[in-house]
Amino acid sequence: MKKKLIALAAVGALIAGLAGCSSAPATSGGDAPAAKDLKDLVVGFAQVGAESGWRTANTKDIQDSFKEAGIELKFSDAQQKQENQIKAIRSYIQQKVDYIAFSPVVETGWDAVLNEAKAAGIPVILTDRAVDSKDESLYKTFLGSDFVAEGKKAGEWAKTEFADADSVKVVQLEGTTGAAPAIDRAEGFADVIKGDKKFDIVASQTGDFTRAGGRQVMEALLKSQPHIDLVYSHNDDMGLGAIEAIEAAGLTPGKDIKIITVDAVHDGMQALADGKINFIVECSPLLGKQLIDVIKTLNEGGTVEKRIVTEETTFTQEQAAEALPDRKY
Ligand code: GZL
Repeated sequence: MKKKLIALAAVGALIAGLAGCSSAPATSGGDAPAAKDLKDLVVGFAQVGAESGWRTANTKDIQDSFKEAGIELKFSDAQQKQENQIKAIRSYIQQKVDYIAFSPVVETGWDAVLNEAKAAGIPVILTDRAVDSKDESLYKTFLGSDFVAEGKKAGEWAKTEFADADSVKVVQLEGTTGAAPAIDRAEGFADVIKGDKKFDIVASQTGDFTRAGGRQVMEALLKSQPHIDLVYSHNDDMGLGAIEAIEAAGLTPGKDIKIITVDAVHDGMQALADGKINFIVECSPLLGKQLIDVIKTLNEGGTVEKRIVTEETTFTQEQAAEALPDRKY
């Protein structure tokens, strides 16, 4: 009889244990839920758009990284409209995805939707661009470049290049108004040149990070400005558009008007190697692997740094010619 009672107790314990595993997620000791199999994870990504070569490379790298990791990716393209990104994030919340990642098209206006994600218990990861929210609990980390440092690198090159000049008339092609890279690249460049009176930013206008935008702004500035020595463009694509405008005006880009851009995507690097751009500050779009690493760490109950800065360099015309054959994008 006693043996029977012990056996029944064991079976009862076994059934109770199985019921516990299959219903509420088992805890891993603390509050964090136990790690899910990667194949069971679903991540929603709200991309800015497809405005530039950088964005195209960024999207491809993210999609390839998720495919390689075997993690399901729901992806949306906001055509550079904040309301579309907010709609996409709300849709991911309704679908109860495990994580939300996005590149905020502009810095402001995110607290409401990020609080909705927080209330739903869905961790948010910022990639590429930052938000200006004071509440850092609204996202797990911001993974991306230091745009102020990028602007400073551009300014330092300009100071060296024009060391012997008495006057340098600069036009600045700004990225999307309100976007972190546009704000910070302008700040970094201004910080470096502000002490040097020869530099005069005679015009600064947004080309919205697109080649067409850069061409249109440059066409207008070539008509309105009596003299331009340097174009500082917040990305390659606007710089390539400016080249088209400069050549259409009968001038030689890289010589009559020097050009600095940011990104170092293939077409920019080719123009640099061809002598039409003078200096490029790299901004790496290859964030996919780091994003996967963040998700894996969080999935296993780990913690990540609030700020993960991507490594990047700069290129001269000689360095571009050498680097081009091995570039991934
Ligand atoms: C920078 C990224 C910027 C690129 C542009 O991290 O957000 O947006 O510099 C892109 O080319 O459009």
